[in-house]
This record gives sequence, structure tokens and C-alpha cells, in this order.
Amino acid sequence: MLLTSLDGPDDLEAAVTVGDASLSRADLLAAATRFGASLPDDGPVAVDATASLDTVVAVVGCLLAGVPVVPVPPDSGPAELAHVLRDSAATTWVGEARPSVDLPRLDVWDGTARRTLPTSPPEGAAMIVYTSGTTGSPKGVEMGHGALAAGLDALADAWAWTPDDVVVHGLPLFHTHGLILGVLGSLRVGSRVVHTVTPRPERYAAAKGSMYFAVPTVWSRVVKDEASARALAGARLLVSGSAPLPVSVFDGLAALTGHAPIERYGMTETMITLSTRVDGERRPGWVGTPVLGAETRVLAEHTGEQVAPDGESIGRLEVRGPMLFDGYLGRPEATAETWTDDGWFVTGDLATRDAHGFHRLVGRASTDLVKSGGYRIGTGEIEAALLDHPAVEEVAVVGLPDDDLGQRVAAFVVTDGPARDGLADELVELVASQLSWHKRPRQVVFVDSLPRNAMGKVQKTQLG
Ligand code: MCA
Ligand code: AMP
Repeated sequence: MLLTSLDGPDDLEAAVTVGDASLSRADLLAAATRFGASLPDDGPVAVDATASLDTVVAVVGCLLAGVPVVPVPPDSGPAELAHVLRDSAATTWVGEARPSVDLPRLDVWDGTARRTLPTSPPEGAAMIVYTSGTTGSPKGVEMGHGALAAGLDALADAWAWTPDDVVVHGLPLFHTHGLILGVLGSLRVGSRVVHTVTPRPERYAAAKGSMYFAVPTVWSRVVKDEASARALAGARLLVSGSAPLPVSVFDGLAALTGHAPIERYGMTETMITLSTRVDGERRPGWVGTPVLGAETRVLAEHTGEQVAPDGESIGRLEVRGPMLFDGYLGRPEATAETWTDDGWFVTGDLATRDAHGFHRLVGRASTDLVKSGGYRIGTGEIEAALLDHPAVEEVAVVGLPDDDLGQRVAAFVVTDGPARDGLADELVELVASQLSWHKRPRQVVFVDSLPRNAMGKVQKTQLG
């Protein structure tokens, strides 16, 4: 069973808290079992993954029932939502009614029993998580029960995560970090989890946890809020991931909280494969060694040979291990492209490795994926949305360095005439309303033309 702690004795304490609402283990198990038993068929269940107990109960219920669950970003606009529902072939919608959703709706709390739950984890996807690629619409990453279990056990090992812990975070419940690590990890290990609804520093400070999870943008905001930072001194571990943690933020956290943060690296497709360890060195700018069961190799771009483990030579990072995904739903070609013939997953990240096996991420091989506030955002889908606007002739979207977000989404736009007042806001709104709020450009720059090479390809590195 993936969520092993649900089988254990109930201590009447709140096992899961989201905002002001809590459930004990027994109450969560009862509610999720009831919901899982009410599922009408084996089709994927799309869950409007708001920061709420509804989301937790629905996801756990699907896992217990062995029915794939698709966590949907609650701010998805109609275009993105339609894509996710169509692509996943979801048969049930859990969430508020929406004009663009014509699936049968199921209430999380009010289920009629229709099936008995399996006693052992089924084959196939436990969860389908949508994530952006360099081109096209987001792809569904199929995660099996075994991969989730292996990935979580590896983190429990690296961080000495036990039932005595109280995990605190306020990250979205539709991605690996917030949902799988924060919530499912706690339900596997048996620790309590407190979700602060939004990841504001003062909410982290008020939560009194032992392990805090956040993306670098949140840690950077914590460091700027000295009182909140100091309130985390009593924690056991502060963990950062999903994007590079600036050395200044690492140092700021260490100075204000007394804790050098744990840094770890992962992807939706791979869960977490590299981490510093609770009992090991924590080095600013470095993400540590492979977690239990994971292996890495760093290959030179031109020779394809492993680069020297000298902490400076840069190459393509490839990983393998039991925590990796099964494939992109319905896209065997895209899946095959990410695997080498000898069974390694090509992350698309560039890294260096030192003689102790410590890794440092140095960027992505492609300029077409942006990491903003820890969100992975494909520039292609934003460009496609912007090209739908009648005034837009050409567009190139890039990630520009940003003190708060790490990178900010910036759109360079060529218009069909002089850009009129208000057009920039209109373009931002177009992306926010069709895709997701977090994918909207934070900067729109009107230009006369885009820099292109002799082949006519846009030179994104020249924009900024
Ligand atoms: C939100 N707002 C809106 C809307 N949506 N207003 C109008 N219309 C909307 N549709 C409001 C919010 O309530 C908020 O208000 C304000 O706008 C700002 O929201 P937003 O721009 O979204 O926030 P931000 O400040 O830019 O966000 C920073 C953030 C966010 C909170 C750090 O980027 C975030 O949650 N990042 C986490 C991403 C993540 O979990 N990635 C993990 C991927 P107010 O401020 O008043 O509330 S998994 C992964 O990467 C792997 C596996 C790994 O390694 O972990
Ligand atoms: P996602 O699929 O949203 O989880 O995004 C995965 C990507 O986030 C990776 O391919 C990396 O580019 C980036 N990433 C995740 N964790 C880290 C980290 N600790 N340091 C640098 N980049 C990271």
C-alpha cells in the first residue's frame, strides 16, 4: 500500500490540516474509502486541485480505488482545462461545476457505494500529472504506485523523515512538490502535514512544524521577512527544491534560522533523484548526491562520454531509478525521445559533479522551458496563445532573470502596427485566462522584429 500510515492506529490527532480544517487518519481513511468506492468506472478522475481537504480526500480515494487521478490546476483557463480533460480521457470531474467541463461531477463527501476497493495496488498509473514541455501543450506524466512509493522512501531515508515529524508547506496541490512529496509523503511516512493554503512566510512561521518544504521564491521571501525567518529556528529541516536556490538565500536562511537548508533536485517525470542528506554536507548551490535507488551520469555534449568528476566540467544530466515515470500518456514517441537506448532518462538539465558525487545544476539545455516561482512553463504554449491575438504578428517568449521568481516570463512581441495603449495588459490577460494565471507574462516588450539566424530561427539568447 502506498499510503502505509493510513493502515496504522489512529491517534485522533489531525493527520492532515489544510488552513483551518483537519482530518485525523481514521477520518481521512473513512472519507477517502467512501469516495473511492463511489467512483463509477475505472476512467481517470480529474480533480480540481484547490488547496483544500476535498483535494486530499479525492486524491487519496482514487489511490485507494486504484483509479488514476489527474490533479488539475484550479486556475486553468478553458483552453488548458479542455486539453487536460481531453488528453487524459478523464471520465469524472471532482470540483465546482464549470461551463467548459461537461463530465459527470462527483461530490467528495457524498458518495454512493458502487465498487469494492482492491486489496493490493493495481498496475498502471496511480496519477497523471500534467507538465509543460518545450513545445506544444502540457503532457501527462504517468506515475505508477511503485514509483511513488520508491521516490518517497528515498526521501524518508535522505531526510530521516519519521512519524514524529510535522511537515509544513503551502505549495500547490497539483504538482509533485506540494501534492506527492508534501501530502502523500506524509501519509506514507506517518508524519502530520499542515498546509498553509498559500506559502506566505508569516503562515510558515505560525505553523510550528519540524520540516518545511518550499520553492526558492518562498525561501527568498522568508529571508526578507526576518521575524518569520527567525520563527523557523525550532524546525528540524528546511527543504528547498523545484528551482535553483540562490546562494544568498541559502546563506540568509542559515543566518536567520540557524539551519543550512537541504537542497534537492527532481522533475515531475523522475520525482526527486538528488538531495543533500540530513547527516551530510549541505553546500550552497549544490543539490547533493543520488537518493536511495537513484543513479546519475553526466555526459559531455560532444563526446557522449561521462565528464570528469571535477566539479567544473559540464554535461547533460541523465538519471535512472525505481522512482521514474512510466511514460507520457498516449505519446510513445515523446516518451521514447527522453530515454537513451541503454535505459537512462535524459533530464534536459545541465550539471556538473565533483569527486564526492555532489551535483550542481547549471541550467537547462533548452531556452524553451522557463522555471518561474518553481513552476515549469513551456514557452511554446504561451507563444501559441499570444499568436491567437489579432494584433500579434510574431512573438518569442523567454525567461529573464528575476530576483523574486528566479525567472520571469517575458514576451517579445511584433505587432501589426503601432502597439496601442492597453495592448500589453490585454496580452497578459489572454494568457492568464486561456492557460493558467501562473503562466502569464510578467513583462511584455514590443519590438520591431525578432533576432533570427541565417536559417530564420529566433535567437532567444539575444532577447533580454
Ligand atoms: C492568483 N491570483 C489571482 C489569480 N490567481 N488574481 C487574479 N486572477 C487570478 N486568476 C492572486 C493570488 O491570490 C495572489 O494574491 C496574487 O494574485 C499573486 O499570485 P501569483 O502571481 O500566482 O503569485 P506569485 O507571487 O507570483 O507566486 C509565487 C509563488 C508561486 C507563490 C511562489 O509561484 C508558487 O506557488 N510556486 C510553486 C510552484 C510549485 O509548487 N512548483 C513545483 C513543481 P495574494 O498575494 O494576495 O494571495 S514540481 C517540481 O518542480 C519538482 C518535482 C520538484 O523538484 O519539486
Ligand atoms: P518540474 O517538472 O516542474 O518538476 O520541473 C523540473 C525542473 O525543475 C528540472 O528539470 C530542473 O530544471 C528544475 N529543478 C528542480 N529542482 C531543482 C533544483 N534544486 N535546482 C535547480 N533546478 C531544479
